[in-house]
Amino acid sequence: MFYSALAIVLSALPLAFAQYGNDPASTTSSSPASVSTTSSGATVHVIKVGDGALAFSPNNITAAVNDIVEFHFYPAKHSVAQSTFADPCVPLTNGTSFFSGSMSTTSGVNVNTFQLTINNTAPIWFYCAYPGHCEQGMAGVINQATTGTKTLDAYIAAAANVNSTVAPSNVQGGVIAAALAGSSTGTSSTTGTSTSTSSTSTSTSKSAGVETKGAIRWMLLGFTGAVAVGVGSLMV
Ligand SMILES: *[C@@H]1O[C@H](CO)[C@@H](O)[C@H](O)[C@H]1NC(C)=O
Ligand SMILES: *[C@@H]1O[C@H](CO)[C@@H](O)[C@H](O)[C@H]1NC(C)=O
Ligand SMILES: *[C@@H]1O[C@H](CO)[C@@H](O)[C@H](O)[C@H]1NC(C)=O
Ligand SMILES: *[C@@H]1O[C@H](CO)[C@@H](O)[C@H](O)[C@H]1NC(C)=O
Ligand SMILES: [Cu+2]
Repeated sequence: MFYSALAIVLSALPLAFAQYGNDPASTTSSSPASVSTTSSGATVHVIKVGDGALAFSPNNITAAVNDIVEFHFYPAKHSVAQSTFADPCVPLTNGTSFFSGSMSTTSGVNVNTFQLTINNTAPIWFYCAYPGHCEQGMAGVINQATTGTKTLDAYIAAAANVNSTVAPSNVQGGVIAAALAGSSTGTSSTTGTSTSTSSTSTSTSKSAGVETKGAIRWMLLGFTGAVAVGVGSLMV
């Protein structure tokens, strides 16, 4: 009796460690949730760009002032540029509009993201400036008005009638950096402008830290598992 109770306790140990490993309070979790928080307390909204479809996912979000909207790029080439509602697929030209530049990703998710800080809650319309993508519905909105006719559906319908998507000339308005939220693995490179040569990012990413912690957790898990099995086999 005593030994079987001990065996149950020992075999439950790896489970306890597994639960510890999934600590929901961890800010470096790579959960699929689209919202997380940085160490400085800013809310980060992740928008996936071209993950298996010519679309932003999600393409319609609500963000507060000082929140960060972080675009994660998938193969092959995409970008994010700001437009007005009235002129889909054409850059907003008042000098402050943002553009990530063309992001080339060979596989997985690009190591670089485009981080945008929200300064006010006016609607922000954006699209992919890669030729043909905006016309096919690759567009989105931050803080769409809850009333009126300026909806994402209306923007996408109008975009289908645009003859050619226009890319801004300058990369500006955001920060190109390793992900603050979620994991960035995969081999990729970034081109700042359409004509520049590509370069692989050398920045040390937070996701590298996530991976290291993950490896340590799995080592702990494997170790306690081995101890449980070892003691278990001694008792048999
Ligand atoms: C440019 O347009 C954006 C979006 O409409 C607006 O938030 C921003 O204040 C404008 N900037 C200037 C300098 O007018
Ligand atoms: C987008 O978000 C707005 C505001 O939350 C909402 O009213 C609207 O139904 C959403 N969906 C679309 C497709 O516009
Ligand atoms: C697109 O091209 C057609 C045919 O040349 C033209 O009639 C239409 O005005 C153009 N649309 C835009 C938004 O420029
Ligand atoms: C917020 O302001 C900063 C600094 O002027 C600017 O770089 C950024 O593009 C602005 N954010 C948006 C969404 O326009
Ligand atoms: Cu695209």
